[in-house]
Amino acid sequence: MTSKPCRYGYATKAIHAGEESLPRTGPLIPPIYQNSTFRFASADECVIGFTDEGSDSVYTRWGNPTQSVLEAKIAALEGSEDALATASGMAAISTALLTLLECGDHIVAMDSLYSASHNLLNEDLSRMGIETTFIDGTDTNEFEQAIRTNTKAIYIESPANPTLKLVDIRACAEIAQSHRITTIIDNTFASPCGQQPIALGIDIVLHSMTKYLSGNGTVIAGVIAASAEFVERAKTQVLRNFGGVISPFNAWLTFHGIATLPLRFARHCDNAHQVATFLQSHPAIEWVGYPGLPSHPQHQLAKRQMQSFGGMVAFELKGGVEAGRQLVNSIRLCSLAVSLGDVRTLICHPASTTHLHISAEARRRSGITDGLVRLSVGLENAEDIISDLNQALPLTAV
Ligand code: LCS
Repeated sequence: MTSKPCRYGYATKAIHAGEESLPRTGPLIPPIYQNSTFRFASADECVIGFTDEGSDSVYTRWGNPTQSVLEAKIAALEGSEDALATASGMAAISTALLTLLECGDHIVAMDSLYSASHNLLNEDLSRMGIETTFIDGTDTNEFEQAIRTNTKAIYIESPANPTLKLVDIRACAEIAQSHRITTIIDNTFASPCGQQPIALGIDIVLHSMTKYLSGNGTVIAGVIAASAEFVERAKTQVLRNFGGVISPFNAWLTFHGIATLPLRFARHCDNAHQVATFLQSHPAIEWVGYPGLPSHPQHQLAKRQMQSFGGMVAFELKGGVEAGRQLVNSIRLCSLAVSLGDVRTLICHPASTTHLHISAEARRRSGITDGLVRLSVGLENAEDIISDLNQALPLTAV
């Protein structure tokens, strides 16, 4: 569903956008269409169903009215012409890339990416004849240097998972435009509240809606926000045939999650700032990465391109793998869990858990050092999160 320009403020849009097409009389909350197929009264009606106008009321793999209201809300929040909801963040990423790329194409990507996105580019797309050059990306000149005659796209995460590195989004978009290359950003860490990349010149914005957008740890979902033309191609040429569609129930839960996103995100940011400031002063910690801290090497860039700095904090423990293991074994309030953007504070130490069986060298290449800990700061009282970390961290440097 294509979005119309909306004059309201952000919190108002988060609550009301997407509902413009609903009747004024009837249920206050858009109903959930928990059905796989739709019936028609006549052959002529059925024909209309197979046009653009009626395509969310034919068969749920083609679309569904619950999905449409969610997509219109996302488009309003990202400032894109249209949006396409998907079954997961990875379904959004793979759908966007498969819409854009074909055998023989080349892509330039950051090396600090969510691990499955890195694997998709490095293993699956490379198997299909699509080659990726990975670069650090913090120096924008690297993008220019990596571009070849067959480069079709630049793919970035900013802030990146798990390092919280940033890319100068506007500069990257300008380089891409001068080479007629499409830019794609995974905006999951910032959420549309923290950063709106389309206004900075990016073509395609992706989210794992599993995280801040749904917000309650109840959903796996993703979304592509882009031009109406790209969304139409992604939907009709890839999503319908590859089948990674969102379920109506997950679309409905996400729609409700977004209504509180501005409130939740403000609290995530505020709590994360307090937690990062505490961690920075702790003797067991080597460095803290939070774009909102003046000590973040790209803090000035963060202030230029982000409205707020998010709830994700990375830090390096002085004691390496063993110190990380002890920390995650000692927390009481925080939860040892992957994922992020939940109301609960989640902690993860990749070197002793998710990345235990990956060589230290391969870990280091993707920015995962031995003592790296990632915190998704939740909505509890900041002093309680700090007090839990304080009791779990060693008293002095290891
Ligand atoms: N993009 C980013 C930046 C992510 O962090 C994730 C998942 C995805 C895409 C994929 O989204 P999904 O398909 O799971 O909805 N990140 C995870 C993480 O850091 N730990 O567990 C999952």
